[in-house]
Amino acid sequence: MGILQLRRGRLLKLASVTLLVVIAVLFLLPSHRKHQMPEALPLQANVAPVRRASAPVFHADKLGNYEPHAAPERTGPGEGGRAHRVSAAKRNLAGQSENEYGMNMAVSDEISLDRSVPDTRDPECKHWDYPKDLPSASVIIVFHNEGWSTLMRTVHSVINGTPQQLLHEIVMVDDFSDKEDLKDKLDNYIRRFNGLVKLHRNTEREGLIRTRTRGAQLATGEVILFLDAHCEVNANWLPPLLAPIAADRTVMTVPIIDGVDHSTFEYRPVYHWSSRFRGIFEWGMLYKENDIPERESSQHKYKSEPYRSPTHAGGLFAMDRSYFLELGAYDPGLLVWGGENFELSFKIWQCGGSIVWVPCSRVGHVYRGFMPYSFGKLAEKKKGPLITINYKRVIETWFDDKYKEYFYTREPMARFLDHGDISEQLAFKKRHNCKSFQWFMENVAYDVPDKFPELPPNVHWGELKNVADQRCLDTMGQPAPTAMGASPCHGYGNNQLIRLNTAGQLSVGERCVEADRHSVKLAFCRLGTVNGPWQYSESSQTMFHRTLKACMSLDPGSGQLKMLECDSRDAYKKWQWKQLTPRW
Ligand code: UD2
Ligand code: MN
Repeated sequence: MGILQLRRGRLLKLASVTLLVVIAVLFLLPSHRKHQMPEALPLQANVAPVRRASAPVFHADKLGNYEPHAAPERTGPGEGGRAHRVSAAKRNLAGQSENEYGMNMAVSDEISLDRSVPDTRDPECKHWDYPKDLPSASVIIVFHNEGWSTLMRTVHSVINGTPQQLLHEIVMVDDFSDKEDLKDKLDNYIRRFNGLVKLHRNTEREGLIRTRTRGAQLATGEVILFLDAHCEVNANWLPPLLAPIAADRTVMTVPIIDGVDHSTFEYRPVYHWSSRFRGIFEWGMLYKENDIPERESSQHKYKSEPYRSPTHAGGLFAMDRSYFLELGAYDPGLLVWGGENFELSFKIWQCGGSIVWVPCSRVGHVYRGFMPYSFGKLAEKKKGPLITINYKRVIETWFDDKYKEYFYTREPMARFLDHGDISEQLAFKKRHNCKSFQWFMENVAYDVPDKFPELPPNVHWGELKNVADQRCLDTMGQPAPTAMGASPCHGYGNNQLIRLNTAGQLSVGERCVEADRHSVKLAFCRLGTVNGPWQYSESSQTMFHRTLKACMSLDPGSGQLKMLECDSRDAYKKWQWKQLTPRW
């Protein structure tokens, strides 16, 4: 329980997430043992010396030293992070902009670039004193065809919300955008910031991963801090991100991400301030969030202290710049979008660093309705799904053999993908004496198996074809929960890629196939188990459900799936497995 099924690049259903969060909050555990800051793992000999600054100090009775003065209340569209809607006359424009940007730019355009947002922090956060001599940060914003007002609101928000002495510069890196207003207009606009905002433009599309590395190379601040191009920072966001890095340069710090609604621009927390989540993953390498386990929460006296996390969502984080570069930045073989968050996280943890999430630092991010851009030429050169290729690169570099199998069980087609040459990555791992994935699972990501246990192998995978009707079991392209159907077999894609494991679980992607008397459904898998009720008989070609004591059948009349009495003479109750082969 208490897990958020956040799938990036998809519609973030904040309403249902909020419900899950409410459930999750019920499972929060109190913290007991005294421990000021999360302890960093021992450094590798080959990493430069630790920078030591005094630790943050909590004063219950006074405001923290970096707390901003209360600003006069602002009025206007979207102020206070409130939802805004355009007039009826602009509805068409609004719809068009949603299609073009994955967010309602017509709404955003009517909201001030300097608008205020509600303070979503735990009230405890107002009472921390941070070291006076914090390092200053280069904020790096990479962008490809982003909307003007959201991009510039990110810049304004950083400048308005950050003490001058801590903001070294803002480095904007344009990943080969072709929108007109991101050309001269942008060059001219940033002049008003008197050199504080720098702009670099890629001469071809590099994708966000390589563009971020470029940003880090161009930056000159001690700390680099990445933000997506559609963010708004919250009260006193930066000092809490810098303090752990000032104490130990091998720590990555991650702010808590609030949601900015893509159609109304309402700013609201994804989680209640009192809940604490951290980043994990399932075996298909989809990013997930889980409430922090007792083993971690018991390390902290204050619930507003940073806590350790196995990974992060990807977009928003801070690191010592030279440490990021010493780690080789991102693997340059990763393409465009996806998996880079895992690559960097595994590399940090396994090679002697650590990642903490910082509850007192919050940043709003617009989760788009859908991804509005294509991956361009970089994707055309590759055969097969690019994000899965990235995942394969990451697991082939950082997982031990045993764990690689879980990935291939969950993503069987990934075995056929060409993930390119990873000899550099493997050499880095060896040179830096990086620890095994087993070590990472036991010491850092120990809560992953509670939700996503080690996967038993598949007995069968591929398409499941009805013997009578020759159609295949299919999700019909609908997300769970939904009824499964049958449609002409096409031998590729995800909708007909079915897996049956040795423990009887039948699944499609990260979802499970379940049944009752009347229907066969695609459902959310029960967390923490890999068992299921299904049994396939080679001899009778039946899909038997142990609890219902019935067999999967295709109803010849309606074409729907039903659970009926088994009868191996009835071809509508018989199914054949066939492995899929790559079409790339
Ligand atoms: C999430 C992350 C994102 C990144 C991605 C996986 C958060 C809030 N967001 O997806 O930062 O880690 O997962 O890779 O954690 N961009 C380019 N070039 C491109 C494509 C995108 O510069 O070819 C820019 C884009 O304009 C934006 C940033 O990269 O500023 C992230 O892209 P996104 O917002 O589409 O990704 P998101 O939030 O869905
Ligand atoms: Mn984003």
